[in-house]
Amino acid sequence: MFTSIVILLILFGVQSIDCAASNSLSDCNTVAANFYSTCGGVAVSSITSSTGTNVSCSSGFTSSTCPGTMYGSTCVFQHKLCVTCSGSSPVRIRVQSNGLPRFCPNVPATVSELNIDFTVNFNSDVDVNSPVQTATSSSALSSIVCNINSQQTVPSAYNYVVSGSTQLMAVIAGISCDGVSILNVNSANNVDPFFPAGGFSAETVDSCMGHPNPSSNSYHYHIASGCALTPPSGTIATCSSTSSCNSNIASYSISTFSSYRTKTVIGIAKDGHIIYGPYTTSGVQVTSGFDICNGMFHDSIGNYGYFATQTYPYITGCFGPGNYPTATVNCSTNAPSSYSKSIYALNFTTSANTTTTTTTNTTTIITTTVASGNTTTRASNTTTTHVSNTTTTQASNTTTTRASSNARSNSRKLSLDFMMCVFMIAMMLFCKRMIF
Ligand SMILES: *[C@@H]1O[C@H](CO)[C@@H](O)[C@H](O)[C@H]1NC(C)=O
Ligand SMILES: *[C@@H]1O[C@H](CO)[C@@H](O)[C@H](O)[C@H]1NC(C)=O
Ligand SMILES: *[C@@H]1O[C@H](CO)[C@@H](O)[C@H](O)[C@H]1NC(C)=O
Ligand SMILES: *[C@@H]1O[C@H](CO)[C@@H](O)[C@H](O)[C@H]1NC(C)=O
Ligand SMILES: *[C@@H]1O[C@H](CO)[C@@H](O)[C@H](O)[C@H]1NC(C)=O
Ligand SMILES: *[C@@H]1O[C@H](CO)[C@@H](O)[C@H](O)[C@H]1NC(C)=O
Ligand SMILES: *[C@@H]1O[C@H](CO)[C@@H](O)[C@H](O)[C@H]1NC(C)=O
Ligand SMILES: *[C@@H]1O[C@H](CO)[C@@H](O)[C@H](O)[C@H]1NC(C)=O
Ligand SMILES: CC(=O)N[C@H]1CO[C@H](CO)[C@@H](O)[C@@H]1O
Repeated sequence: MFTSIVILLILFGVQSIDCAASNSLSDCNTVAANFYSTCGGVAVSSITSSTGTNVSCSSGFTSSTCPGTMYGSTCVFQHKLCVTCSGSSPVRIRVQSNGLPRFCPNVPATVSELNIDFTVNFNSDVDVNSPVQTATSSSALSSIVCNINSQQTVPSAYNYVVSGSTQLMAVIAGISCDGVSILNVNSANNVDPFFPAGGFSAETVDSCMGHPNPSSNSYHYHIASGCALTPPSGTIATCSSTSSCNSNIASYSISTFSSYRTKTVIGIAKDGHIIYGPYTTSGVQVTSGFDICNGMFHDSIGNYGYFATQTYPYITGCFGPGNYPTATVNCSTNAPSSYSKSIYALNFTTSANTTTTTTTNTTTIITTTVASGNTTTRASNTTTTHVSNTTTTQASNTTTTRASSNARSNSRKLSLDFMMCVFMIAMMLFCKRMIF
């Protein structure tokens, strides 16, 4: 019977590898192609000394606020971005950016060129049953999500390496496809910058929903901006003088993606997971199905990414996967009322007991219980399966039946594998009988 358990494990293993995320070199290159790179697909030795594309702003900048060169009253700066992929098992993605957009920000303050350069494993496999971030109480949840420093570190398994300046990277959550940094969602007061709780005032941004950071002069986003995909030309307004932005920046953010009502790459998080716009492949706005980090399992093969939402934390609040508590954060008046698993996350959840009973006329009954909480860990090169209780009895019958209770998790696949397994055991036992 050890043989049959081994076969079971092998079959479970084979099926779990089918569920790995899309993290091949070609998958990575496909994602990298969504970035407005200026390097021709080859990583550069220094992004700041590379040649980018000119952005010419005829008003709004002075010689002290222009991140490039002033020609009369015109500020000319360069957008420099290079997103490249390399390696295999794991594939690595390198993000090099000077942080400058493809449009002219409306800035009351100095904007500087940055030196962002990091490399991380691309779209690592993750498991809904093993969240990276878990919080059950409001205070635990708030200390993770309402925390500008919570994305300072990336899970070590992803081998995140910084080659550019490290200082600013501490509060960067990811990079937008236009090279602009996506800062951790929180203001310096550890509250929602747009809908702050605790009596703090909202921060001001321009109509592309960006603003410079007073300490590093980095122009950055905290919320998804359609300007990353379609840069406006000329001088842009402030958010407060744009009525739809001023009345509700969160719904305005979503409205800027009206031409992208499908799953659209808008950036990459520092943990190597993809950031998508506010819509799913079927054109439905994401308003549920995400965890405390704003991450979602969004397809049947287990890909996990962050989605732009109309609710805090808007893009990403931590490096997930996170859990789905009933608690809410204390730092935003625009937090979701609940977190919930996507249909795909539900399918990957091993919360159920699967009981399978098979009777064949080879006189074997196998009952396998995969216990609650014990699961298949998916990783590109590793498969671990815990089968906690395996019992075997014998009987003599000529029918094959299958009963499964609470088998939400991959029951169809499991049962197919199981049938194959039983068939193989049957053959083995049959051969044994023939030989001995
Ligand atoms: C970009 O602007 C610089 C001046 O700042 C100019 O010398 C250069 O020719 C411009 N490049 C392009 C491609 O227009
Ligand atoms: C939210 O809760 C955290 C953790 O308990 C606390 O440190 C923080 O001050 C609270 N923030 C607000 C705005 O109440
Ligand atoms: C799974 O089995 C355990 C012990 O056999 C039981 O306590 C638990 O309620 C079962 N879970 C479900 C979802 O049926
Ligand atoms: C799952 O398996 C692990 C390791 O084998 C064990 O520590 C844990 O208690 C098990 N959980 C359940 C719910 O059986
Ligand atoms: C998975 O592969 C990577 C790179 O090949 C290796 O560093 C890592 O140790 C492997 N993990 C396991 C658990 O074998
Ligand atoms: C085989 O099992 C089925 C279902 O449990 C039962 O109805 C049938 O009578 C059994 N047949 C024999 C020969 O034991
Ligand atoms: C095995 O089962 C099949 C149909 O279920 C039956 O036709 C066959 O006679 C059985 N063989 C034995 C050895 O019982
Ligand atoms: C979830 O699993 C069930 C059973 O395997 C399958 O019928 C269903 O299509 C799956 N749903 C999704 C969204 O993958
Ligand atoms: C999850 C489960 O059913 N665990 C059981 C496995 O078998 C041992 C010993 O029979 C029980 O104590 C566990 O409850």
